[in-house]
Amino acid sequence: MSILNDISENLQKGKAKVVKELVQQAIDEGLPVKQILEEGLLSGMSIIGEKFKNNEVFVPEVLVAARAMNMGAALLKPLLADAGVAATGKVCIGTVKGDLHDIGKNLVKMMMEGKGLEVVDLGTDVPPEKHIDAVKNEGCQIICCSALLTTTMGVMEDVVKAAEAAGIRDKVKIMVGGAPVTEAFCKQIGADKYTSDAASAADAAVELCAAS
Ligand code: B1M
Repeated sequence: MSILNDISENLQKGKAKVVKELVQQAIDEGLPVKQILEEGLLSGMSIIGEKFKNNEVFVPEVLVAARAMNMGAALLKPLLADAGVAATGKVCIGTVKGDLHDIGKNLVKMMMEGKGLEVVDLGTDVPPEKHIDAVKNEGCQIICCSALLTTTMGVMEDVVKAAEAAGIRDKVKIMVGGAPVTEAFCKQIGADKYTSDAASAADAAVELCAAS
């Protein structure tokens, strides 16, 4: 569909204003929100990702594309939330300490809110203690950690250890995800749940909250 291609192409060029307008147009035309997200925004971001990997584009281009992605995604957020119901649980989410990537984390947050969960967004570069505080002070039932770097994914194990040290490990579930994270890694560090994408993360969080 050409409007989705237009979103993808303009996102790759970093044209945030145009992306925002096109996303609004796609919404007004009644295209499913999930399709706009996956075939427009995510498709463009994944092409930029490949080009970045192959040194065809560099950090500045990626940054403006990420900004365009976030501006388009912000329009979809209330629509995903509208599809949800009253809060079915409370979670905190953050990109781990040392890691500034937040596009995937924001998507997971968006999907979770769309499922009716209350999400405390701790941002990026989040030290383990901040997650522990969110559980203790805000009653979060799940700690959600995102990491995009092989050099930062190890911080997830620190989060598990911090929960044990704080005596709250049996009261909270720990979910992990992000491009370098795997099911095996999740088991190895003693976390509770790994999912490969934002939508599955939201489904899993709803289940875990319901069971807690
Ligand atoms: Co960075 N970067 N980056 N980067 N960047 C990657 C990750 C990289 C793979 C690129 C590459 O070299 N091929 C590479 C990591 C290599 C590695 O560790 N093996 C890399 C690097 C090296 C770096 C720097 C070190 C570069 C440098 O400075 N030399 C630097 C690190 C800065 C830091 O964090 N301290 C850096 C910086 C940046 C930018 C700032 C320029 C920018 C981030 C902008 C931002 O986030 N606001 C950026 C970007 C955009 C990328 C790529 C191109 C795209 C990442 C992305 O947003 N993908 C990426 C290359 C690539 O992926 N091909 C790359 C889209 C996003 C939707 O996917 O976050 O994986 P993702 O989320 C997915 C799933 O993983 C899942 O759901 C989402 C989809 O449904 N998911 C979860 C995510 N979190 C989850 C949590 C869950 C469950 C599922 O449960 C809790």
